[in-house]
Amino acid sequence: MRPSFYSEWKHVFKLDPDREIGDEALEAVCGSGTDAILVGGSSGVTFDNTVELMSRIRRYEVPCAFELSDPACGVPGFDGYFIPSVLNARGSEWLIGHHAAAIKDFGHLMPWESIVGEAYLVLNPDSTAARLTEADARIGAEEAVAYAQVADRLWNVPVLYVEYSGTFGDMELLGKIRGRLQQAHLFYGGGIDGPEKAAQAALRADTVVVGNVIYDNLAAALTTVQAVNQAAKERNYVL
Ligand code: 1GP
Repeated sequence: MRPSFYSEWKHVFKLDPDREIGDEALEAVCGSGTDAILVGGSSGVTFDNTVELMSRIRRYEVPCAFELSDPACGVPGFDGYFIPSVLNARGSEWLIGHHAAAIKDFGHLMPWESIVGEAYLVLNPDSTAARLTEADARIGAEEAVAYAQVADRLWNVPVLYVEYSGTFGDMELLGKIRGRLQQAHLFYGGGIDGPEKAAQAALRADTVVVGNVIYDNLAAALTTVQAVNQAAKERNYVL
């Protein structure tokens, strides 16, 4: 059976082990009513800074998952693990190559019952993730929908993550993708800086991920929790 620890998440805060967050801010984030804390980052993530952040988050009751993209950072003790693949990466390494190499070496140690594959569609060409994976982020809407359908219908991925990290995305496109998904759980992340954008994303995605604004404007970040929950209720009512 597939792990489903994420299936009820509507709102998630993403914390980067490579960025500083003070105790008070962390307490506010963990006690905000968010459904989970997702630990991950595109650069500078190490075993040590991941352990440190996880142990601080563990003081609170909120569920905590990790996006594991480097086997050297395989920290045990999270409630769940996402293994990202980038659908629109130009080479195959970030789609499947690194994954196969890691499983060859560490597959026997992996807690498969709490691991979920996460198919990323990276759509902000200026993001670190796009640069690192050399993602073809300038694809048009039809192509983006087609990538999403490959992941959803042909590969049956558990999670599709529409990633605009650093900029607010095209909500019309997100809605189109939503409308074409058959089974994948839809994550959206990128550029949410307050309640309005959070609500727009939550009308379309199953789970809204809020990152940067935690570090830039904590008060605004905290308002996104209620906005997402409210919009998610409207979405359920409409659908
Ligand atoms: C990043 O999708 C998340 O991986 C959130 O994006 O940091 O732009 O909020 P932001």
